[in-house]
Amino acid sequence: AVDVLTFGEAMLSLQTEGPLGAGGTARTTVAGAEFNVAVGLARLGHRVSWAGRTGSDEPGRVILRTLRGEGVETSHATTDPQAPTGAMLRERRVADLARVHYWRAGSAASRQRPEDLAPALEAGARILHLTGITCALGDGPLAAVRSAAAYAAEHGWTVTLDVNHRTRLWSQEAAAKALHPLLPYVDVVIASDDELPLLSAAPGAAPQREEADLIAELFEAGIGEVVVKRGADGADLHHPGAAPVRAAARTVPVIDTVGAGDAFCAGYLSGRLDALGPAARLRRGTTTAAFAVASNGDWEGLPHRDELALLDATPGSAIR
Ligand code: KDG
Repeated sequence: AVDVLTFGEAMLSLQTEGPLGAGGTARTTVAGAEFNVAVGLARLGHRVSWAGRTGSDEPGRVILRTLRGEGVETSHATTDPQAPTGAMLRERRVADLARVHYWRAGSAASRQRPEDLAPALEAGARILHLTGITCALGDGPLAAVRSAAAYAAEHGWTVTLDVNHRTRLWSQEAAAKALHPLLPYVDVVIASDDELPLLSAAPGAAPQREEADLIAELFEAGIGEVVVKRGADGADLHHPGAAPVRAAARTVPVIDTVGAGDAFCAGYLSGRLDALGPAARLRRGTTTAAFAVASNGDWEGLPHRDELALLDATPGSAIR
C-alpha cells in the first residue's frame, strides 16, 4: 500500500509572462491541485499514487511522464481514448495577479467514473486525499469522490479534503450541496477561511456566521481536525476541545502565489505521515507553501526532504 492515494484533474498548463492580449510566448507545464500535492509528497519521500484520468494524447503523456519522473506512482491512472486532456492558461496580468482560463468541459478527467478507481482502492493507502475541484468536474467525478471516500472510511484510512473552491467551475450553492454530504467520511478538513461556509449544513446563512461556530459545526459532523489556511497570515489547526494551534507564514519574496495552498497540503500531510505534533506539521506546511510562493509555477520549486531547511539560510545567500 502507498502512503497517499489521490486523484483529480491534471491539465496541460500554459503560463504567460504578461497580459494575454499583448502576445508573446507562454511556458508549458502541468497543473492540477492533486497533481501538485502528489509531487510535493513524493519530493518529501512519501509513497504516492495518482489515479486520475487523462486523454490518450500528448498532454496526457506529459502529465504521466512528469508524475513518474517525480516518483509518483501512476499504475492506477486511466486514459480515455474518447476525450482530451484538459488545459488551462494562466495569464500573468500584472506582477502578482494571475487570471485563469480553463478548457476542461468534456475533458477526460470530467469523465472519471467510480469504477476507474477500484484497483487503486483495492491496493490500499494510509491517506486518501480529495479536493473540491474534482467534485466540481461533473457527476462522474463527484460519484468517484463519494465512493472512494466511503471505501476509504470503511477501511480505516484517513480521508483528507481540501475544499479548494473554484468559482469558475461552480457556484457556492452547488459546492455546498456536493461537499456537505462528504463530511461523514472525512477526518481532516483543509480550507481557506473564506471556504468554511461551504461545508455548513445551512450554507445560505453561513457567510454571516462566526468562524468558531462553523468549525464547531464541523466537529459535530464528526470531523477530527480542521486546518485553516490564511495565506500570508499563516495557518491554524483546530481539534475538538483543544485550543487552536497557529503558525505564521514564512517570510519569502513573493514570485507566484498559485499552488501555495497545494504545497501547504503536501507539507501538512507529510507531517501527519511522519507523526509530527500539531505545531511541527503546520510548520512543515507553511515551509512547503513558502517554497511555492517564492518560485515560479505551482510545483516546480517544491522542496525535496533534504531541502526543507533551505529557507533558514540568510536571504540572498548562496549555498556553497
Ligand atoms: O491550486 C493550484 C491549482 O489551481 C492549479 O494547479 C490548477 O487545479 C487547478 C485548478 O483547478 O485551478
